Amino acid sequence: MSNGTHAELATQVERIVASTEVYDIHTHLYDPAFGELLLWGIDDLLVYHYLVAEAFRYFEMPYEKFWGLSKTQQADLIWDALFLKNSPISEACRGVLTTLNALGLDLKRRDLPAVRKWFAQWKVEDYISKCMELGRVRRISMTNSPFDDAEYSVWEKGFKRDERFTAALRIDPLLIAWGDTVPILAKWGYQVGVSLNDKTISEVRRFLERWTKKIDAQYLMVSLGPDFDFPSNQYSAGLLEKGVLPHCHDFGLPMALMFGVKRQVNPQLRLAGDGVARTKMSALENLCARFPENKFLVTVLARENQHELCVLARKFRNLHIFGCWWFTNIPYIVEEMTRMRLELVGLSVTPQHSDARVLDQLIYKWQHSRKVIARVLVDKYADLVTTGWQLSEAEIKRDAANLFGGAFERFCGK
Ligand code: FIX
Ligand code: ZN
Repeated sequence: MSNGTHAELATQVERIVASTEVYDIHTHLYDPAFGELLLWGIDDLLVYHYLVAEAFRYFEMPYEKFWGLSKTQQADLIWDALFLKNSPISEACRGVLTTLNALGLDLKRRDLPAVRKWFAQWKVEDYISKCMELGRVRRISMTNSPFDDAEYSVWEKGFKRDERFTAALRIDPLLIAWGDTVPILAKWGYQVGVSLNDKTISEVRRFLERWTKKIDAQYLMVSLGPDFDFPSNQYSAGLLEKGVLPHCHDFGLPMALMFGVKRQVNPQLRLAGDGVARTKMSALENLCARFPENKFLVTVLARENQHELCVLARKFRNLHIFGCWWFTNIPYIVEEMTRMRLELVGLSVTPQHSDARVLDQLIYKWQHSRKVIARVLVDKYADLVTTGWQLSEAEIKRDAANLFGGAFERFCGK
């Protein structure tokens, strides 16, 4: 067993990483039963909020004027500003081109109407398979909120599940807007009040139980702002402590925590208006220590928090790090974070999730991330080989399978 030259090792690792099927553990994609909630195609790719944010750096028009346009008109303006009038070098712009190229479209012509014609020939069912095949994606985790009216009605109606799509119960309104959520729960027949007394907590648990079973949730999830603290007298902390974490414990489900988003820094940008802020990691430390029997899936938005997160994962086996979330999902930082995680924590991490909001994004988000992850793995293996340690093809395949969903499934006890 020999790994040959560095170049041979690199070719071997790149081939294995490129072909290992991935479980995409956090996306905003939907089972086809949700109809138009599942976004796909060139116009949805171009009006992706990452591109809206970048395009507004060129637009002089009032924000409201842009939002008053049709999706196609918005996409035309974004294509013009970011792809024709300027070179599309940002990660989000490059992503569109990587996707179109992988689909076999001729980019030299820069012919958006022709690209639209190409997409118009597809049926969504076939296109889901196409994107999963090109992205080497074996399973997609949705983000499912009962507080989303469009989603709520589809779940209430019931439908035959597409097994490629798993569900995750997203409960941001419950934890970060409790005051506004109480009347909604009351409307649904739960006897809750603002104060977190036993009756309210047991009703919250009844709500969580109903939806966990209804959607067969694989985990529960919330994103938390920079001011979140634990323990504290915040409703989010109280609801986590008394209701959500005991529920997760009883159902054997992890709680996914996404730290460090500052919502609506610029509301006129709508979905593109969210920002980032450093997080007090002691809150996570306290949660892991206070609930040793609970499992925590964690990703953090601020680059500055990544090292502390890795150290916490060394202290708490009930903490599983996942993904380079959102503003950290650029090659420069993905490489830094992946190196740091492999060197400090080892292979018991899930280095990436796509956070895809548009189906086609599965293609570029995984192609781009696989390249970076393979590069880091080659360096780490090469360091081992210089010591005389040898790695078999099967071992490299095992490690890749772990990083692309295996470690996550093991952590979840699946
Ligand atoms: O909270 C989240 O799940 C975030 O991923 C989204 O809110 C965000 O808009 C996004 O798409 C990030 O990639
Ligand atoms: Zn997300």
